[in-house]
Amino acid sequence: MSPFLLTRTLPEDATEAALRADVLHGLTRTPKALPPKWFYDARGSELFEEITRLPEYYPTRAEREILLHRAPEIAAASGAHTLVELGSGSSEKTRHLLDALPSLHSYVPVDVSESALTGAAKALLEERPGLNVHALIADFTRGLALPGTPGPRLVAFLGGTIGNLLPAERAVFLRSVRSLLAPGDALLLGTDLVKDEDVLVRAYDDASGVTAAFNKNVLSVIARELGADVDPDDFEHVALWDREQEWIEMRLRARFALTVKIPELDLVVPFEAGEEMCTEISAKFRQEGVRTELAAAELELTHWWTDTEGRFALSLATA
Ligand code: AVJ
Repeated sequence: MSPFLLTRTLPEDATEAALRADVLHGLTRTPKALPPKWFYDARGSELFEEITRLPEYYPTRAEREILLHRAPEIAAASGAHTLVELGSGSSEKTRHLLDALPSLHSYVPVDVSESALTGAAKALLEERPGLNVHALIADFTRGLALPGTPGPRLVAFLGGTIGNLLPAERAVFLRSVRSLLAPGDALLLGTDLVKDEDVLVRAYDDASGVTAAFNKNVLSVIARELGADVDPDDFEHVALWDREQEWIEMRLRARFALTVKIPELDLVVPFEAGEEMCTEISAKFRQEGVRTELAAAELELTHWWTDTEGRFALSLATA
């Protein structure tokens, strides 16, 4: 048996169709909005990598610190023989976890990007030649079927990406994760935490403008993929803290009145001067909120680890 398997559950053209549907829906509603998943073409993924190295963007470093220090505890508490990673990307931060799980049988990275999956698997197999890597090209927000690798399973959803979902979407997502777990399996969830407003806003509006470029990149994606005649520089990057919802909201603000034409969608979209379009929410959490959301999905919070500065948390929950 080959130690590397790649399964596609996402049709080749699904991404294109989903982008068209999201743009059609998002640009014809009021207020306008685009889902954050369209940031991540090759350029957007590069910009995100750059964000993770910015002095202002602390979540990646804080989560890495927790993984580095707590990997043995996480490994012992889960006793995992299969590690499933949702939105695995380059699998870089999972390395610590994999290192702490010497008896791991299988690693199941799940991502929409085939190139990220094959690249990460190749690097990993060089380090862990015995490990079975079963990569899944899938959209984990749409329900998943996992390969029949041996349990217990640990399903990891890191980076704080759950914060990009609205509360109702998080409830659906956590229920679908719960449905993947058998007794004894666990979920490892990364969440960014509520903190000082200035620290939060700076993390999403850095001095060197990398996050601004990342935000505007969604317009380049639409221009290239759908032939939209839009100039990203006609929009301004906005990051604000919503203290009621406790989330950061990223928006693109039209610098002046303008029109975006998307002939492929038969769409002409007017923007008023100063009109703002939401491109991402990034929710920040408190322990009680995480516990409650997990419990609503029939998941029990059993461990809560933060970095020394208390900026970010990893939760372990069992079915
Ligand atoms: C990768 C989704 C966790 O919400 O902090 C970084 C994406 N957006 N800067 C986040 C992001 C703006 C990031 N996640």
